[in-house]
Amino acid sequence: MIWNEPKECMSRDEMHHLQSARFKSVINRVYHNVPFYRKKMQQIGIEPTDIQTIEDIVSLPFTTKQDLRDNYPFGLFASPKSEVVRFHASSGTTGKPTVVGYTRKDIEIFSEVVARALACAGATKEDTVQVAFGYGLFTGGLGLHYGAEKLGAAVVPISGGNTSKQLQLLQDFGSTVLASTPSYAAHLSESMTESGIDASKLPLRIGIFGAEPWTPALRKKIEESLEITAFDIYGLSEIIGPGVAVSCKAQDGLHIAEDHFFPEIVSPETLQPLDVGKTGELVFTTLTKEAMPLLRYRTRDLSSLNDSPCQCGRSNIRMAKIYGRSDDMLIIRGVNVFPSQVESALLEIPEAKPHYQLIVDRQGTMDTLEVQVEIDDKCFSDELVQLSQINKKIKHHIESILGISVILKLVEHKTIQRSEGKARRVIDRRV
Ligand code: DLL
Repeated sequence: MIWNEPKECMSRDEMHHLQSARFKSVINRVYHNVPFYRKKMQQIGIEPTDIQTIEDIVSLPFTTKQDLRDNYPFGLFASPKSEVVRFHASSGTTGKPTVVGYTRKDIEIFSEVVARALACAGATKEDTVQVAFGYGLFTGGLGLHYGAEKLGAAVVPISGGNTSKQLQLLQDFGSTVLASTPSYAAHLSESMTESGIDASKLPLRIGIFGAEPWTPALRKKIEESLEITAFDIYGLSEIIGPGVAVSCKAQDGLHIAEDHFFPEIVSPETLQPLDVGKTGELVFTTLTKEAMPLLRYRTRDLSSLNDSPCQCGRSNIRMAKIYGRSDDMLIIRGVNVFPSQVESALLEIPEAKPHYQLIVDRQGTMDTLEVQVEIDDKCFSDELVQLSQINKKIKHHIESILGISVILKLVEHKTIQRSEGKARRVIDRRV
């Protein structure tokens, strides 16, 4: 089902007109209400009347996470406090969190785009959605919650963690949709097997997973073990939260809710816009946000855009699945390595489980990459010779994909800490 056909299937021309009109109004809003943006525009000699169409976006400055930190907590707000009805914040590993605010209309749009995403995954008002994203300052839990309610589905607001309760409610309430991070879904499926629950007996049919990078190989693993179809939901708190984009049945990219969030791809080095199809850094401009509109926000996520027609019938532009963030990229002995490359290599080996961690270290002047991966317990009870053969096989496969040598450590079941939210895949001891 297409939740909002007029907005998800409009012609490229109509979309262009809508985006241009909304863009002009957001420019007016930030110019008059946010001193930070007014100053930036004045510095480069641009007045709101200079902006005519969405193409004029290229003359505007970028916004970064640092700008949000510098204006902590409410400096970028374009609405008076009395209009703000909710805050969220990103945890961030260092320093102050980044704070975002929503007016009532912003919350409506947030719910609308998540309802679209759930419908795109095939959910309807008949479904029961178990929301296993964390509730709180993180946008995942409440974002999916409001979107599922808007769809008319029944929500199980269990939040992340509490795995045995998750399994109990999956069975007792008969949840048909699971929303969580992909790493937590992998953990749930493993716990299900351990508890002797037969996935094929559960009514669960759809997974809506996101908030962290995950490969098509992991999708396949989760789909097989939980006997569901899994969809990729993308978003970031600065722009709204989950629902910025979602994959469809064609599984060939994620449709962006581009009537609300205008995407660009720029070169991370030169910041020059790149053509459709080219890979670079994803940049978003909010077109309808009231409380905290952002112009050209640099996500650090790497992707590309595709405006060709999609077999699902939606005409909204698609972004390629995120395989990493520019700041996730490890440079090891001069070679660029993305954790997702290791994940896809690992999951091609049947003995490897989707639980792994990368440990980067430095010995003298030499960078080292240790890959720890869990394998089937029964492999440990087998002959040592066999264990070393598995080790060799995985090591060789990863090395041939990454182009550097790695230290491979096979570890026993449950050695690697399970995550309830975003998994920590990399420990970098060099910094
Ligand atoms: O992770 C919002 C969200 C919640 C998205 C639930 C999807 C589901 P933040 O905590 O601000 O917001 O983190 C945003 O997470 O810039 C990406 O690097 C990463 N990310 C989010 N979704 C995906 C995805 C939420 N589907 C950051 N694939 C983003 C890969 C993702 N990375």
